[in-house]
Amino acid sequence: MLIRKQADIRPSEITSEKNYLNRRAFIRAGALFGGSILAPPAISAVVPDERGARLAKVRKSSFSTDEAANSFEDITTYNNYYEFGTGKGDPYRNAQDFDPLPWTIEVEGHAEKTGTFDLEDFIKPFDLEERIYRMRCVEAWSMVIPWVGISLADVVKHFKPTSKAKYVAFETLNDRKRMPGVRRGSLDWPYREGLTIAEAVNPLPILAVGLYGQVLPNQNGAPIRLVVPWKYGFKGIKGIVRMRFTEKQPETSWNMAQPREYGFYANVNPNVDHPRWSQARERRIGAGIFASKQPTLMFNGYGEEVAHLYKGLDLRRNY
Ligand SMILES: Nc1nc2c(c(=O)[nH]1)N[C@H]1C(S)=C(S)[C@@H](COP(=O)(O)O)O[C@H]1N2
Ligand SMILES: [Mo]
Repeated sequence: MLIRKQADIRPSEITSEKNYLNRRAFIRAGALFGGSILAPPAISAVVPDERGARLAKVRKSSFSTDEAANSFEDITTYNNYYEFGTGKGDPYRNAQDFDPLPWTIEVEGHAEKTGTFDLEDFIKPFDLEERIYRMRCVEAWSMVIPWVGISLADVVKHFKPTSKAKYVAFETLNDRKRMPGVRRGSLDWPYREGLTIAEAVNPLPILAVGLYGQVLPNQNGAPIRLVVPWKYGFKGIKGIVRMRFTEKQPETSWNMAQPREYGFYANVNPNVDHPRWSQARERRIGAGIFASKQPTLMFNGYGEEVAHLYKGLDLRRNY
């Protein structure tokens, strides 16, 4: 039986009336020609292969802030994603044609479980949660973003890092053909980032697959990106294809590019200025041109959850 039953059709596919009508026509054609052209579809996907599709079974998280979230438009048109250009509007403009799926993630290094996983298989063991987080870029602007994702702590524990693993390193897709910014040498590709294991198993970080309840837009790092709300935005590596458990502190892209300006830790810290500007205050995107800047909070306001991770570390030297 090669013609799909209603139950075989993913909910995400049902949302698009145009596709639905096309499929009806296709099924009719298939029936006409003996039904042999339709491949059996995938069963209901956690991350649907359709732009803007709603994510199912998302539960709310007590870690969310009650500050007002930025608009979908702010969040999806003012971005940093150098693989798609260095201007704030470039990722929105240049990532439209990017087709993230199918996607695989390589898990390697000092862990009991390693291997290559299709995104669906990677995500499936974990619960989807909405986490509304304050985000702070090192460029002194901020947003509040309703992410949907899975707990990084759960992911790390699932792969069972060995006692040798002290860090977890991440890498972004490095594809000259699909990412126009990669063809220009603005950074040393692939984009890479890392956390200590202690940071990675803190309850706050997530691997996001969505925002505002829907599939993550390309410019925000589809299909999967890191979100670490107490660190400057550049830690939040997008389009992740590799996760490696390491003994040594991994290289990170902005530290490689400008070691005097960007360290490994990248904790939001109003008391340590960037060499070229102050970090004491921030501009909330969307607040309007007459809004005054607001003070930046230590650890972006998440100190209660994370300050203990840095006890005894000189935060002026380990910036
Ligand atoms: N692969 C990759 N990830 C990246 C970047 C990038 O250039 N490439 N920019 C970082 C920076 S500087 C910021 S502030 C955040 C912005 O994420 P957002 O636009 O989705 O809010 O993505 C981070 N992740
Ligand atoms: Mo940033």
